[in-house]
Amino acid sequence: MPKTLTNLAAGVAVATVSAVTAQAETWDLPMAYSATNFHSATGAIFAECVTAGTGGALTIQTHPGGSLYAGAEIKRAIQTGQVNIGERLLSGHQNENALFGFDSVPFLATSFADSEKLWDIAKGPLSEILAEQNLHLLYSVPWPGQGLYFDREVNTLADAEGLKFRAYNSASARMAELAGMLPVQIEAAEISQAFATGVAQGMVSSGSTGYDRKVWESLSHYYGVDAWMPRNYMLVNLDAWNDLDDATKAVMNGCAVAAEYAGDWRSIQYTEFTVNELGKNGMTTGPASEELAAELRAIGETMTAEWLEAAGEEGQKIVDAFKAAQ
Ligand code: PCA
Repeated sequence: MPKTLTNLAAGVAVATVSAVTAQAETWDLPMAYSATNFHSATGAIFAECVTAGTGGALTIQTHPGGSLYAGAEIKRAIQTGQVNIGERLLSGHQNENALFGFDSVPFLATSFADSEKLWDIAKGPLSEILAEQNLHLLYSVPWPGQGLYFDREVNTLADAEGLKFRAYNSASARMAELAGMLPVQIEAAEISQAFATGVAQGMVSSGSTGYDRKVWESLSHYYGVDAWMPRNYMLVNLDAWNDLDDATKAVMNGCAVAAEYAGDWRSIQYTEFTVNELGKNGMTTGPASEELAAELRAIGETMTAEWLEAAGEEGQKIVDAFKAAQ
């Protein structure tokens, strides 16, 4: 994780000066995932860092678990200034711009090192698109690799045919369709109930979300697949950002660098811990069978071709640069 913390020191040093003159403000920060989730924990530390760094001139109040806005509504709420800041999974908005799904292209970046490499390449183009949508990007943290959850043993896709499969973005929904399952979009905050009532019978997600939502109460199998590593993004309304004084911006930037660094670490640490916890709570965990893995790779190729078609030249450039950096 080659990140620098020098901005943080600079930011905090400048901030103490400005805090006295700035007008005290509170920004509400909606987050879709539960308070105990590592992204939400990182967001909470970020909020405390900004609040402390500005001497309370800018207080950031977090609202985890979709309590202020559900995940799907958070981006629009920030863009339109209903809130000034929020955290959201951008691949959930791939229908607006295919590039938002760069982090959910199957089997492109499946390790933390590759996820970071891909992010370094995609960050510039993505920030430009966000700016056109009145959004300013502060930091981004990946989820652990995505595996398959089911309420039964699945050795080939035939075993999963017709199952209701919980989706959280276009890639997870498309994977379900191509695998012969029925995608249902459900926020993470609602999945425990969805699995308990049979509204969904499987999903693609990380060990982390399965652990957070105690899915062992309804599901029995987790297959490590490392399909992709989607990211959450801390976003600020661009007008609100532009209205901040330089010292406050410096604090925010410094806290963002620290948050991204800490969030990356949490994600790495959480990977093994959470999959172990699934096992301890009675789920069967392990790699997918060779046959299932091959079926998923074929689906991945179709999805990659579809994404490249939708993302055009910009998408191809990102993939080419990523492959050249391997
Ligand atoms: N958890 C989130 C997105 C990716 C992940 O691992 C979810 O299931 O909603």
